[in-house]
Amino acid sequence: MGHRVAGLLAGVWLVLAGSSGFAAAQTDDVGAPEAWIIDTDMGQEDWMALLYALGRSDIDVRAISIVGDGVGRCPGAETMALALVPFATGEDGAIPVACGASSPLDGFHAMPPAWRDAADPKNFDPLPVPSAVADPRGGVDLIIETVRAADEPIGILAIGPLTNIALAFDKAPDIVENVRAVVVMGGAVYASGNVAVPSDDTMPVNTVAEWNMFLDPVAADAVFSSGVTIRLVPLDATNLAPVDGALAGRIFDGIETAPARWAHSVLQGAIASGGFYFWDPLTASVAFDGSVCRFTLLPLRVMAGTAVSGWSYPGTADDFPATNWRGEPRHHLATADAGGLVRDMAKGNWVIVCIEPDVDAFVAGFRASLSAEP
Ligand SMILES: [Ca+2]
Repeated sequence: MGHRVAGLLAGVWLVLAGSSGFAAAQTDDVGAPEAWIIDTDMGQEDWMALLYALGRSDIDVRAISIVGDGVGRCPGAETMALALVPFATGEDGAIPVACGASSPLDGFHAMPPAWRDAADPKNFDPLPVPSAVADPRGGVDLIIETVRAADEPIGILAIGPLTNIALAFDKAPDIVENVRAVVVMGGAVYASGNVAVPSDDTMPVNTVAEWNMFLDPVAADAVFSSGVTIRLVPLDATNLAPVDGALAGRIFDGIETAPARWAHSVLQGAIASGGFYFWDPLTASVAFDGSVCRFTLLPLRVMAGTAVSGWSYPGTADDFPATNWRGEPRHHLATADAGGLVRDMAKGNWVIVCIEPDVDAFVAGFRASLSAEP
């Protein structure tokens, strides 16, 4: 067993040991709040995760970087994040917000435009208009400078495609050692992927990938290979937390704070349609409370191969820059397995994986955060 594996095992032990200390930290208010950056693609579940993080007095969100190649489009997503900060904290402009990348490092993968349109903040109960504006540094430099400014290693909660984080690590490799862990919502380990939509014949056949990984597999591969400690919350875990009436009721019933009422109203469409999960708030919960999950150490490699031809959502190919992140003509990706995770002892990277979350603990933590008055 190499040093790296031993170190990760020690990390797993610390995560588990730290879980019993978490309750004490909440009740006794011992120690400084934990510093985090949240990198998000600003879908509905991302908004929930932000409210969850911002509502916790033991979590210090230092920056919100937005990745614009997932659900949200940069301008609307920035405004939404800027509005959520005062809504949850009472302080307009308390946390810098900036969008970074709006296309993947390589390939032509994108979400169906209709899904992105449906997730536009204008379709939901509006929040008060913020006076703060986006940070002029942009999302990638915001990550780099926030990590460099942290006096102790800082965590990154990554709840969208990993494009911004890959770009930050590529531009400033020195920051990796000051990142405590990147906690990633993404991938499917034993579970099936969620990209294939049998009823939509414009979708590719890919049964192995989860959307965040599928949208930018090259970025995911780069972050997995960077040497940073990764804690992964894959579909195996999030499948246990569906956005349905029963679980939403357990989270929101009886809480009358403005964030709880707004969050519950935002989720009504998802509850009615089905097929949504608490992907991002569950990942936040796993990030902040080690007790929410039992972790497994696995050697994982992200499939990110190129192909002569490949899929892009019909009508979107012209939306991509002509060149990839290396300045080469943009490649097609091997769509059928792009973003899939392979367990590979030889070439995999050791990742701390949450397979089996404690949904009751997630519910309790989410409720506690939403119950706090801004
Ligand atoms: Ca997300």
